[in-house]
Amino acid sequence: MTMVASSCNIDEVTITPFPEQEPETSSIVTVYDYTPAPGQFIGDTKTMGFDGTETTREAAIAYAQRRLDNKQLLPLGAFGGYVVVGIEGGITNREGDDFAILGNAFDGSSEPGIVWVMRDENGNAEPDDTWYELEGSESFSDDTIQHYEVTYYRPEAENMDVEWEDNLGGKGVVEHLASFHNQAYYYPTWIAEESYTLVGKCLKSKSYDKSGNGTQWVNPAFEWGYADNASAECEAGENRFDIARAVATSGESVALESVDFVKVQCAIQQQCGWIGEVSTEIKSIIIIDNE
Ligand SMILES: [Ca+2]
Ligand SMILES: [Ca+2]
Ligand SMILES: [Ca+2]
Repeated sequence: MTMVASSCNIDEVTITPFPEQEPETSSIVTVYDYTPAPGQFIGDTKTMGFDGTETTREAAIAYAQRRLDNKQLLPLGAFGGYVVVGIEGGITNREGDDFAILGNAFDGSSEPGIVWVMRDENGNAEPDDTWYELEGSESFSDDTIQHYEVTYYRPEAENMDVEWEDNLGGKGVVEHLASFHNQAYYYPTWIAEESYTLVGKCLKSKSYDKSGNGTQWVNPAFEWGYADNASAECEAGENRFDIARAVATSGESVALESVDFVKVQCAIQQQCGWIGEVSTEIKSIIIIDNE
């Protein structure tokens, strides 16, 4: 807009305020929850846009909203970390693919996230209904752990690995890699509890060290159906999803006319030496309009 000024009389000066800046991207995506697992990017103020004030759940959600609004990477940390978004007006299940998720996968760097969808069945505008998995190539593989729970423990001091235990008697750590990401804690600063448990479906890691001496880790793609996954159908970092692929835990297909909420959850538990843990990252969720 313009400022209009009369030359002769100050009383006639009219100043039109600048209009509100248009948001850079679609504002139809609203973050409802952001609960990453611990990870090298969690709390990283240098490369991941945290500013150190994320000490409440609300502040963490605001951070996640800002990242997705600006199409910047939002890290989900190690296994089980997730983000839940609501889609204004919902996403209609049209013929073929309905939405896409932009990540940063490329050949040899796939960090698959499982995509879950929900309808606001009780109409309260909250994601408190039933999550359905969008089927991927590994959904019902014998190698997939259908119900995996991992409890992460807050480190006792700064610059320590984050220890975890799972529901199958396993344990491990999310390594603190100080030479790459030197924030004091990889455990989310806004989680007040001394531990927290993330639950989901776990895919068998394909990661391996091609060099044999720890210098070249490769994270191969899974065949289809995941976010942040450089599969054949992934184009320019975008993976496409069809609501018609919704399945119940039994594996039976579920017919959904539309969905209101989408959850993306890191599906791998794997440390890869100096490149750190496998961690799904996403930049945005895009509705595909086929009309
Ligand atoms: Ca569809
Ligand atoms: Ca990635
Ligand atoms: Ca609801």
